[in-house]
Amino acid sequence: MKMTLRWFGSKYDTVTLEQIRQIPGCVGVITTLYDTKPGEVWSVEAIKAMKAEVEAAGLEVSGIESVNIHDDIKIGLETRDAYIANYIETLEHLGKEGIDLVCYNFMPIFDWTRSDLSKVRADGSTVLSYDQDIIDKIDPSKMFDEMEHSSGGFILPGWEPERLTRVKELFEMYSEVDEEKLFQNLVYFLKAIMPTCEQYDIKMAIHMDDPAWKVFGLPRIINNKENIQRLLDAVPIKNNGLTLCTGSLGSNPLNDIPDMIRSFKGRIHFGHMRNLIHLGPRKFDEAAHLSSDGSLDMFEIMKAFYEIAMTGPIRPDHGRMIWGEKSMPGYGLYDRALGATYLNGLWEAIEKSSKSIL
Ligand code: CS2
Ligand code: MN
Repeated sequence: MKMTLRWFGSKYDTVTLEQIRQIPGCVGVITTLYDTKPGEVWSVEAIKAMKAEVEAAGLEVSGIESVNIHDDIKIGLETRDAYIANYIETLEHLGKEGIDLVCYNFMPIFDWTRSDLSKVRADGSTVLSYDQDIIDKIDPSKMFDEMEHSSGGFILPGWEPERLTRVKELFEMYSEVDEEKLFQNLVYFLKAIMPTCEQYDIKMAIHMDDPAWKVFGLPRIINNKENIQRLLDAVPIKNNGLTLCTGSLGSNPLNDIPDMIRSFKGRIHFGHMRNLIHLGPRKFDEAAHLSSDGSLDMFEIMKAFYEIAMTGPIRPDHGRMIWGEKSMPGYGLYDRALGATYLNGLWEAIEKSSKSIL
């Protein structure tokens, strides 16, 4: 396991590379080219510049999150082949620069969804939270405004404003796309890019749907053990792998995360570590990483990662907003640094105790 932190680039992030480097055990960042749109080819020069900036700070680019997928690919329009060709070109450019991990998601229109980005907890910290009753009252075409309004002026990952104008049109375009069609479109995309991924040994790591159920009637396909296994089997190549996100899967209490980690051995290329508290059906608050602060057993999760000999990067996913910090909701420095330290502590204890038994 390799500890990393997500970094949004010097233009957008309140957290600096220098601060990230001082988190004990943190060796790299997970980042992206923030001024590109889905479907565009990433230039070699821009990739080189991003790498050089990160490396000058004594860190590595441990992976990309995300190279986003154009909606035409998800919908399965004829134009998809041109966008897939662009995606392949981007992969070649990344591969030539030695970047071998690409996280992406295949959720229609919206990335992750929450009903509140700064819910106050008893200790005064704020967290992201989800309540289906609130979501049900929101007009999906207003969702971008809702998110922008509550984000404190920060641009949220996956909620970039350029998508805003197309939401109504996109809903119409997705009206014929059910779970099966979306799945087939994903398989089509993966089969097309796999030769390039194998050539450069780029590991594609699909992010789990967040939350793990249908939102606004849009299909969800990467949300439980059976569906994920189906995807792994449909394109049975190691380079077709997963970003195992505990907070996304954990939104559904029926998902047994340690069991899923063990079952997907060899295909998990990236781990997102986050805890949450179930408050009722389809209702949860995010929490500190500590097991006792939420509903997930982070020790059991780390143990499962240890048992599958996870060598890829993991990162603390969303943190709480604490100590007066102002940053993009979920992506401040303080609580994610605490999370990284806690996860490193769990790992060291698991590693040393398992060696002493052997
Ligand atoms: C992230 C996702 O902030 C988050 O919840 O885990 O936005 C993630 O980056 C994307 O879904 C991956 O494409
Ligand atoms: Mn995640």
